[in-house]
Amino acid sequence: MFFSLKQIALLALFPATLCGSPVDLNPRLANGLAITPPMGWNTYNHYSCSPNEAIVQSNAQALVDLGLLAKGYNFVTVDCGWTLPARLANGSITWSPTLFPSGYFALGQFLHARGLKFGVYSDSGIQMCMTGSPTQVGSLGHEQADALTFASWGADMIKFDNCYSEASAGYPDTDFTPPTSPSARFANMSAAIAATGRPIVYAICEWGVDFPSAWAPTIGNSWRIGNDIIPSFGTVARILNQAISQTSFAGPGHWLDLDMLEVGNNVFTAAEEQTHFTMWAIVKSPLIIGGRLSDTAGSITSSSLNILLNSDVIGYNQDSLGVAASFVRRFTSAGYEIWSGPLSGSRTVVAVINLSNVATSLTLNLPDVGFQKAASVKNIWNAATSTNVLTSYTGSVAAHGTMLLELSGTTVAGTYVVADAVTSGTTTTFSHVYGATTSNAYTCVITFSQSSATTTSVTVNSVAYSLPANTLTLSIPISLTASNANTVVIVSSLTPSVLTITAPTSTLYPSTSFALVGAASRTTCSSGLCAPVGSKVGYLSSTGSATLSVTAPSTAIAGSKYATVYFINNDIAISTSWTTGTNTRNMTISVNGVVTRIEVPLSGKSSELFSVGLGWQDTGLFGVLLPGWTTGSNAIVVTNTAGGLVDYAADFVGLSVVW
Ligand SMILES: *[C@@H]1O[C@H](CO)[C@@H](O)[C@H](O)[C@H]1NC(C)=O
Ligand SMILES: *[C@@H]1O[C@H](CO)[C@@H](O)[C@H](O)[C@H]1NC(C)=O
Ligand SMILES: *[C@@H]1O[C@H](CO)[C@@H](O)[C@H](O)[C@H]1NC(C)=O
Ligand SMILES: CC(=O)N[C@H]1CO[C@H](CO)[C@@H](O)[C@@H]1O
Repeated sequence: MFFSLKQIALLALFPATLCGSPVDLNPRLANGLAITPPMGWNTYNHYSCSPNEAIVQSNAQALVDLGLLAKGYNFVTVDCGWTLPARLANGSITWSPTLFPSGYFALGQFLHARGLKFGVYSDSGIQMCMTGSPTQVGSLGHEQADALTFASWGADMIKFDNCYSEASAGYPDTDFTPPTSPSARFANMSAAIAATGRPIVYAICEWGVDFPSAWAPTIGNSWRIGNDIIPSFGTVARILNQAISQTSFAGPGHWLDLDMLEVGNNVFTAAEEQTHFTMWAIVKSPLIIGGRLSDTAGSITSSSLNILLNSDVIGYNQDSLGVAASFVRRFTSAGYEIWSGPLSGSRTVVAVINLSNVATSLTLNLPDVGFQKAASVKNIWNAATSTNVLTSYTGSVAAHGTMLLELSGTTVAGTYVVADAVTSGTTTTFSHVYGATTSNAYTCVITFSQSSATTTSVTVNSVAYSLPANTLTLSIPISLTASNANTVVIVSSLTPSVLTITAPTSTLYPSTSFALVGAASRTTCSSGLCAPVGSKVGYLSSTGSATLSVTAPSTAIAGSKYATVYFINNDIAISTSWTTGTNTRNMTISVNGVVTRIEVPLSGKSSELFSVGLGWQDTGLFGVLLPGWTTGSNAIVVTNTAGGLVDYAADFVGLSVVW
């Protein structure tokens, strides 16, 4: 089932954060399995396509012995390399007797005897993913027979790959831009699994070709969103930049698969392993260990093991709400970003990732994730808990590390209670007051604990107001800078009990009002796309830009303004995912000559395959604080002066500014 383009555009237009609101993909596969993300171990990341019985048995035993099974890691999947070039004479697929002398039925028994579950790997093509010799026969055209065979061996999961599958191209190893969607081949295996009558988790692995989030939940329990993870830390950001536009598609029984974990493979630092594990966990990816746990050559380090065993992080992954954390905000030049998501028990998980190379301290402003204060903030990797945290939280983070926080007892952003203020005589001082933007147009509602029979004088930050008789609330404009440390000082004979501060509204400057310079060009989009403008500006680079002179509202003040960039980036790293691919594009936005670079993720929820070009018409939103605004006239230039991997900026749809 596919979304209409209009639905897709609306997702981009009305995001919960940057990405879409929850999506109703009906009917979703309802096999009752994977109600929380699958956890387990798989041979591939450490042993590539060279598994054997001894390897699988020793690692499976280690899941039990190291306490991993007790934490929920119960699937053991033998990836590519287990079968033979040909089927048996009767047409059945079979194991390599050299590699698995006891056979696959016995392997299933070995696993089941230990309380583990058996994952069998196959492929939707004529061969399984494995280059060189021997080749490995695939399941294309044999889905029903193979599903029955796997079920007869006791399979509890089928991981189904996508190699050697594109007939029109002569079945090459990989085809990342096939003329037909993989969906029908994967649907055939889904039906074949259902026909076995055995409960088998179906893990779809077609590398994100044809945007499987739009159809995979109807046929499978998880689906890979992109190309393989590689043993280089940049892969983590690359995969997350692909996940951003589709986290809302996850839910109980249906999960975005960010690929198997590299934790324990001695390719990342401890801080990098924490970041990788944290993000996979909170985005609700299956947690499939890809490191060696134990074999004759060695065992996993205790540092990596302890990361995999962290009960809090596992708890976020397995949380009963089943809502994937989503991207909130990226501070591109500072090199960090925020993700958050709801947990059961009215808790919230927040990850602040330092993607840069140096240890530092990071500050989370709670309003960025919707809160003003939290009764408790538990810092998981620093093993520290703080109470009554007002407005912001600061912690130390290693290079490439993540500050992982669990918030509970939260209060909605914009509300400040007198218990957290300082009162002296008739003066009440609220500090830690947050402003997302520098503006004198915030609205502040002061609620007093009692009213007076007569008019009362109230002074707020040195401006005098009158509270009418018998009135409990005073609503006034207030000025705040973009900061978490504004102060509101109230002087009155009446005691204020609560302040509620709301931000000013924003003004959208559509790209249609910008002038084009040099190579920049405007494209009119299909109906409902490039929302909310209907067209976009592309070819923004050192030789092309879009410019606009913006007149500030007459009452506005100078300073940094919070802005939302409406952008489009469908530059999906598939073949470049093995090397430099990031799934990002830069944009530079200059305000009166003050330049801010943003690096934006993929925005698209469309398919290049079935709506050619329309993935490039799917808007995403990116929030950023832009310095440099003055009163009067402001010169805006949108372009890409940053250089780097890609010359072109993301395409530009519009800019909305909170004055
Ligand atoms: C094919 O032969 C194998 C080996 O004898 C057997 O285990 C399997 O059940 C047979 N398949 C069918 C479909 O009869
Ligand atoms: C799916 O299975 C049906 C029935 O076996 C077959 O006719 C069809 O070609 C298969 N589709 C694909 C894409 O393999
Ligand atoms: C974005 O700009 C930074 C800084 O110049 C650069 O390192 C990075 O490679 C750029 N990203 C892309 C996708 O071009
Ligand atoms: C948020 C933050 O402080 N990030 C830091 C990550 O490390 C880089 C060093 O490369 C610092 O510059 C950033 O400040």
